Amino acid sequence: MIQITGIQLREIRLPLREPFRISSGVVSNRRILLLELTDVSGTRAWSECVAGEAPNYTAETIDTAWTAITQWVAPRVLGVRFAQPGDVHDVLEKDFRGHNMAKAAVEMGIWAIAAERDRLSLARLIGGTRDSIATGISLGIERSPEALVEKATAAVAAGYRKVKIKIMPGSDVEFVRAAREALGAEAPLMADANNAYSLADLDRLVALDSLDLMMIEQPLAFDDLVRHAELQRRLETPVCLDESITSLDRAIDMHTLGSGRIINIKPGRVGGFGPSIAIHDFCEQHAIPVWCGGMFESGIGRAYNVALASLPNFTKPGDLSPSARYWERDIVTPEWTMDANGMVRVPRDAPGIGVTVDVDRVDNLTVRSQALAQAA
Ligand code: OSB
Ligand code: MG
Repeated sequence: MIQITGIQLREIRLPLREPFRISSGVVSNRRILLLELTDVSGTRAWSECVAGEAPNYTAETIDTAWTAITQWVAPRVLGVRFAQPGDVHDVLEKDFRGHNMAKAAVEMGIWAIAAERDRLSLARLIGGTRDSIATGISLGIERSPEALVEKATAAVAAGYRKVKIKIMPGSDVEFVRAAREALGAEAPLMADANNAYSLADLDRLVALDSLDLMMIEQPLAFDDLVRHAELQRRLETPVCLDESITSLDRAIDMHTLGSGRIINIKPGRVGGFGPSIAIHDFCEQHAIPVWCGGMFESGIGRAYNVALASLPNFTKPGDLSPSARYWERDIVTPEWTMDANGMVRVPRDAPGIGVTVDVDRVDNLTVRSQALAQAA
């Protein structure tokens, strides 16, 4: 039985070491929403809401998530008894549309509370089997193909097992081809368009098809499945969906319609661990590979992604770069690291999220906070 008695929200500011450009916007100073949950037994756990600064990825932002958590999510869980964390998602979905990242932050925190209480790692709690995860890097849109080649070459030398290149019309075929030529035929390359194309751009997408990419991620609109199915019929390269997969039903629809052949699972985007595990299981049954995406999380959000990616059907490298790639200093100890073979270790034997939050540092970085408690 789990009963949450308090949720503390905080916003911290954490500057990225370098600005990151995707087709739909640029981010340089992250505003990160952290939660600390407390349960009736006194168990505590930290979680992270991955909503960004602007509504350019999904409709959510840190500000909408703050409102959603305080007004609608927290009141549905505070003081309520849950037999297990897998029961939380349904309660948050009933007559409550959208706000998946806000819901996920609370739902995932409850999984961590259960793990802490049972002195089990999150990875073991959910049935994860891997002790390390192959890591990919996500490279932003660069000024020139040469600048991209420099970054991609360094990434492969550092051991990364997958290099994802952000693309948009005008920064696409020439850039990806330069990387392919510099890194060779065997290099594990992929592209991510974050919705920058339409079917009118078919020629450009077909040109990418000849560059032997592992996959092309979310080329078309954020909520589309029908046009992606049309596109997938014209491409040999697997389409991987990110933004379009917001629930188990959308994953099933992708399979039914043929809109893609791979899914990037981000637990925040689908509403938490419950739906992430359900999508993982459906994909496993239908031979659809999945991998874990990233949202420039701090080391807290990263802990959840690493645990999730330890499930057996996470067979492609995840966007799980080490802390030092994003931050001068992370807010957890130990920081997340990657070995020379591009593997990140799963803390399978540490209870809860497996890293310790540097609370003094979080206090120093906090720009606003709000404490919510179960009604007396
Ligand atoms: O599309 O996968 C994406 C970051 C923010 C929003 C969307 C995306 C991304 C990334 C970053 O690709 C991956 C990472 O955290 O390293
Ligand atoms: Mg993506």
